[in-house]
Amino acid sequence: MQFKIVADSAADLLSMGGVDFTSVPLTITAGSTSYVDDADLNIPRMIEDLKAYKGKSITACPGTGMWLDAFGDAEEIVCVTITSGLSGSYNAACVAAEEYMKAHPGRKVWVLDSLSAGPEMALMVEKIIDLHKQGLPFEELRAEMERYSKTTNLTFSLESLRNLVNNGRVSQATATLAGLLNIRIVGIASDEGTLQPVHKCRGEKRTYEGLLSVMKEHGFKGGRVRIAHCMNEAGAQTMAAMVTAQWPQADIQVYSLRGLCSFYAEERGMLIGYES
Ligand code: X90
Repeated sequence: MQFKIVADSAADLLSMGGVDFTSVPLTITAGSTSYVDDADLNIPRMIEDLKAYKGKSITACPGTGMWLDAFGDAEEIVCVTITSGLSGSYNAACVAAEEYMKAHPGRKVWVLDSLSAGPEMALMVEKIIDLHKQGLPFEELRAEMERYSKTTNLTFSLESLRNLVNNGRVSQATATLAGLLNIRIVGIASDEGTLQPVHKCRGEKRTYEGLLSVMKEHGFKGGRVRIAHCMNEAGAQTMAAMVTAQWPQADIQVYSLRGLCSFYAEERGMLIGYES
């Protein structure tokens, strides 16, 4: 029984130990240059290029064909996608799943809509691996993941909403009315899988305190925390130390965002996935 996990690159994961895992890249395009969000992407370089580029930059989700290629020849496949509230990735994966099951009767593909991005997706992938290693049959794993995915959360700080507004992922009206366009914000993934601003933040310290207060408010009790940042290792380590100070037993990992999340979070941006 060949089991496989496939996630789009909004999960910021390139490989996972001890399991068959494939990342399906989204793409960032600025003018005539395209950045495929795979292992070869040089993120600091992309961020530098984008700073210098004054035209419109856009992103695109993987098409059905890319999901199908990633399925390979596996018999049981679980996909995790970026929120269907902001991207077509979930839809493309669902179409691929239907086609794959039609072409290979008896095989199973389940697509989990994370209703989130980045490290919350990573928590889901980690949990799928745990459950698979425990030997859970496919249907039970699916039921358990439906439950688990309701217990994970995402909070983040973004340097601005510029790329989200320019790409139509957050409405211009919302951003301008709230005066959020050119200021760092702390926000959360809403239950519907859309971006919900929570605070405007000036200064690093206020930002980290804002993130911490969101975690507290949303019931973090010291489980897994995944902190992913765009070229902000020092800030992410400060954040990790603040979490440890409050919850010494927390299981924390810090790592870099890949291309898609870096594009939207911008330099210094930070995404935190946590259990509650
Ligand atoms: O299909 C596409 O082109 C991808 C569009 C993605 C748009 C949103 C990406 C967000 C990345 C920023 C903060 C997290 C917000 C999550 C809210 C659910 C990360």
